This record gives sequence, structure tokens and C-alpha cells, in this order.
Amino acid sequence: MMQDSLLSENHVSSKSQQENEEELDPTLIPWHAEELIFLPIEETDSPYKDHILALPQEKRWLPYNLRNYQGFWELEGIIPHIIAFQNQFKPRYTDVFVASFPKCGTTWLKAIAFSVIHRNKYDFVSHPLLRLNPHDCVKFLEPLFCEKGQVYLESIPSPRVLGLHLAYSMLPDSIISSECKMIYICRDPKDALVSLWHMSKNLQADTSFLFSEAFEIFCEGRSLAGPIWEHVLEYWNESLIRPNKILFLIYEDMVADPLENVKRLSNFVGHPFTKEEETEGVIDKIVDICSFNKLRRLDVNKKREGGDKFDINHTFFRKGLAGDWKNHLTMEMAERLDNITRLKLEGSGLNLSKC
Ligand code: PAP
Repeated sequence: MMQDSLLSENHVSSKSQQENEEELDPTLIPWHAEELIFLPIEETDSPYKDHILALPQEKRWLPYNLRNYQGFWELEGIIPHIIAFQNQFKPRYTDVFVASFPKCGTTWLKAIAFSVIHRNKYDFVSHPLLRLNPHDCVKFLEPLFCEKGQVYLESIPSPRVLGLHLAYSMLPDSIISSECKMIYICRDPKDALVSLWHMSKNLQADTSFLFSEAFEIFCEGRSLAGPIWEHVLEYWNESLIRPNKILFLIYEDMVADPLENVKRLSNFVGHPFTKEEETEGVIDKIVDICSFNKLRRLDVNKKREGGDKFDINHTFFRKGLAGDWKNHLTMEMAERLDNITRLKLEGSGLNLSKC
């Protein structure tokens, strides 16, 4: 709040109101903290360095090390930011959080939540999603927890839509005890694995990393933000206890009926579509602008980053299908992973092996 008013004061005198609004519009301010989270922990001056170096590690997925922190496998370079986030984050009561297990539809959900929540602010001809990647419209919170990131975070006008890959048990109490809404998305673990493996291949030059190896370590739960089952269950169980706080979405259901799920989301955030909006086709326009085929063809989503190393299209818009695992897993592998999922989710009422 304080930062909002400071920024406003600084700019009001010399700029028009429109210019000022544009400067504070998060969709117009690029913020890239990625390089910080990918740093090997040895190269940082984090006060937690020794503690993090002593944590169990997993090196095979990415060119970046994962460490088991509070029961989940996180990029080691992001752990200091997670700690800062856990200690310092203060939500606004209007904040909406988009949470997910990696590769389960985060990019899609960010686009949908952003366009539903801000639908009175942008038209569909000059919509921010046409010139910005969904991850630029809705930032991940964890990497923002460094000094400049927090200034940026505070400059985002309300209502803020903010992303998270963290497990529910790792969230700061300030979020858990708040009434802020959370939307979670998950997916059949077999497809999450395939998507993650492709991202990993895209990021590392090491061609010796085979899918069979990725399969084994995924089954052990040793993957980015893993184990997937615990991550999913924490949000699922909480969504049953607090259905007004957490909306639990499943990628396969969204693929089958995006329109219905966009409506569910808008009802959940307390901003249901009016009859007029329905008649004017606003829901269809949101479904369309957030669709895989629309987003993947935009120039902004075809870029490569990090010296051409990071292929946005392949990483975030690869196939966009439910059931691509059939092209990668043998029947034996699929059965094994399904059995693990069944056992882990037993008694929860959740079924993630839908196709
Ligand atoms: P992240 O965790 O790195 O942010 P995330 O967006 O969760 O990635 O997952 C990417 C997956 O969502 C990709 O799946 P695939 O590898 O099986 O193809 C991607 O294609 C899919 N995806 C992204 N945008 C959409 C969309 N608009 N509609 C459907 N699927 C999408």
C-alpha cells in the first residue's frame, strides 16, 4: 500500500493520468528475475547457503540443481526467495492466487484468470495477452522475493492475480489465514511427466538424459515441485474443507469443456458473467483468446530467450492435449505410474488418470 502511494506521488506531478496508469500497469512493466532463481546456490551470497547446500539434491532433470526443501523438490536458487516469501509476504484481501504443479496447465490458467478478472479493463482487440506471454501478465510470486521484485509486486494495481508453484503446506500463514481466493490446476501425472521431460530436454544440452530415466525419478517423486501426489492432495484436501477458498481444476476437464470451467472460475472469484456478457459472447471470447491454438501462434509466444536457449513455444505451448503420454510411455510404464497415483490418492475421492 505504502509503495503504491509513493509511486503515485512520484509520478502524478509530471505525467498525465493515463501515462501514470500505464506505468503502474503490471502488464506493461517487464520483470525478469529468472536469472536469479537459476543461479547455483554456491554463486549466491544467501545467508541460507550452507543450510541449502546440506539439503538432499537431485541433479538429473535440469541444468539447475533441485533440493528437497520442506518435503518438496525446488530449484536451489529459488529457495532463499521462498524463505523470504514465507516470512514477508502480506496479501491484499483482493489478491487471487493461481497455483499449480509444474506443467499442469499453469500458463493456460494464468491467461484465463487474468482475462476473467480484468475483463472490464481490456478489450479483446488490444488485449495484453496478444502482446505478452501469460507469465508476464501473471507473475510467479516466489522469484519476486528479492528487493526490486517486491517494489514491482507492490506496484501492481488491485486486484492482483499472482502465480505459485509452491505446495500448500509451504505457503505463508498470511495467505492460508486470509480469505484470498486460490485457483489450483493439476493434471494426469503421466502427461505432467511428459511435459516436464520435454521442458527439461529443451533446457539442457545433455542428450543422454533419457525418458526412461525421467520416468524413474518422477515415480520416486524427485521432480520439480514434486512429489506430484502430495502437492495435489494438499490442495485437494483443503479445497474440500474450504471450497470458498480453493477452486480445484483438472486440466483434462478444462480441455473437455473450457467454457464451463471459465464460468466456474468467474463465479468462484465473485465476478460471475452477467446475462448481457453471455449474450455478447464474452465467455467465448475469453475461451478463444486463451486457447492453445491462439496463444501458441502469437509472435510473443514464439520467442526464444536466454541467448536463444529457452524456446517459449516448446516449453509452454507444446501440444496442449490430454493423453499425449500414449506417445511416450509403454503400457507397462503407464500402469505402474497409474498404480502409484491410485495408491497415493486412495480414499481422497480424486481421480487423475482419466484418459
Ligand atoms: P509451467 O508449469 O512451466 O508454467 P504449464 O503451463 O503448467 O507450464 O504447462 C505447460 C503445458 O500446458 C503444456 O503441455 P504439453 O507439454 O503436454 O503440451 C502446454 O502445451 C499446455 N498448455 C499451455 N497453454 C495451453 C492452453 N492455452 N490450452 C491448453 N493447454 C495449454
